[in-house]
Formats: sequence, structure tokens, C-alpha cells
Amino acid sequence: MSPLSRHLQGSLFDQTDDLRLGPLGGLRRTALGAGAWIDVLPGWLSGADTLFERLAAEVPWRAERRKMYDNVVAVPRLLAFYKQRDPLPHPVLDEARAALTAHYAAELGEPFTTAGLCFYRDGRDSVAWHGDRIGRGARADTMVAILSVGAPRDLLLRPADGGGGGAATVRRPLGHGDLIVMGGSCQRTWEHCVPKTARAAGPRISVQFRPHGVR
Ligand SMILES: O=C(O)CCC(=O)C(=O)O
Repeated sequence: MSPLSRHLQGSLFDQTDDLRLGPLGGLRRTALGAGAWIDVLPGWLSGADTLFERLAAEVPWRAERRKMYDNVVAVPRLLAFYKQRDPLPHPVLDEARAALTAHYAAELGEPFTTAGLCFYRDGRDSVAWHGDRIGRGARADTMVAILSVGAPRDLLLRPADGGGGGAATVRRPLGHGDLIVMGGSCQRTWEHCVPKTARAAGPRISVQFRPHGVR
């Protein structure tokens, strides 16, 4: 048994074994301002323990390093990326991507294609303020849909211009099986992050679906 599986033993989040996506009709939209919005659906995926364990154990997680001033530091989370047409690591992710593509077809006008996966091992792992602006997200409206499994963590959003317009930081707790979709101008006009937490946070995996050319 891996150290990770051991960690999970006795701390399973979800009481049902039946891995199932609910209908997307329950998504609730919040306009953030400047053409940005978020749609949220708590508990979209039930039975998500199975998915968490499979992803944690089988995804080829990569530890990355990046330059920071004069130093090279470890990126504080593990990563994996599935390009368009790469087989996804669990069939329920194919189902999730297809359901999102169908639901947003009229508004998005193109399918969700890629899947980025991030593994936050504990509360010390995090991602800093950013917008997904590598590629078309820098210039055009788009969507990024995030399925969160494992320990709850907060996703924070704030206006990219520092909030001169009076908009405050928005805090969205993301729990086991929850879905959040950032849309409209969100990647250009807002930033998001998952801050470190001093709370004893267990491991969390975030699965981000994006259209081709958005990163
Ligand atoms: O952990 C999350 O859900 C957010 C991930 C994210 O913003 C990113 O990888 O660009």
C-alpha cells in the first residue's frame, strides 16, 4: 500500500461507492463583473473516493521547478497534463468532459479538450494568483471547468486590476466532487489562486478541463 493510500485509509470522504455525475442543470451562476462569471455545482460527482484514489495512485505526477529571482524552487503541487486525444486516466473524466461540452455548447462554441491535473498533497501545497492566459485566454472569452476531489480547499478570485472598481475578493470553498466553471472574461479580467492553509488539510486533486489553445 502506498503512503498515500495509507493516508486515505479511514479518512474517506464519500460514503457511496457509486461513481456518478449528476445533472448540470443545478449549476448556479454568479456574475463577478467586467464580463467574468463563475458557475458552481457542489457535489456534481458522487462516489468520488474511487476517482481520487485511482488518480492519486496511477497518474504519472510530475514535480516541477521554476526560477524565482536568483533561485530555482519547487512548484508546490504535483502536475499532469492530458492533451487533446490523450487517453484520460479514468473513464468518468471522459464522461465529465463530454457532459460539460454538451452543456456549454451554445455558449462556448467549441468542446473542452485538454485536462490539467494538480495534486495538492497537503495544506502547504498551493497555486499563486494567476489567470489562465497562456494562449487564447489572454485575448478572448473562454471557460475553464474544474472538478475538485479530495480534501476541501478554497479557490479565491480577485479582479486582475487590483479591484479599483470596488469588487472584493471572492472565496469559493471547493469540496469533494464539486464543480466550478470560470467563464466569460474571467481569465483576463480576474485572477484566481488556491492559497496555502495552516488548517490540517488532506490531499486534494483538481481536474481542469479547457478548450484547445487555452492554458
Ligand atoms: O486547484 C485548482 O482548482 C486551481 C488550479 C489552477 O488554477 C491552475 O492550475 O491553473
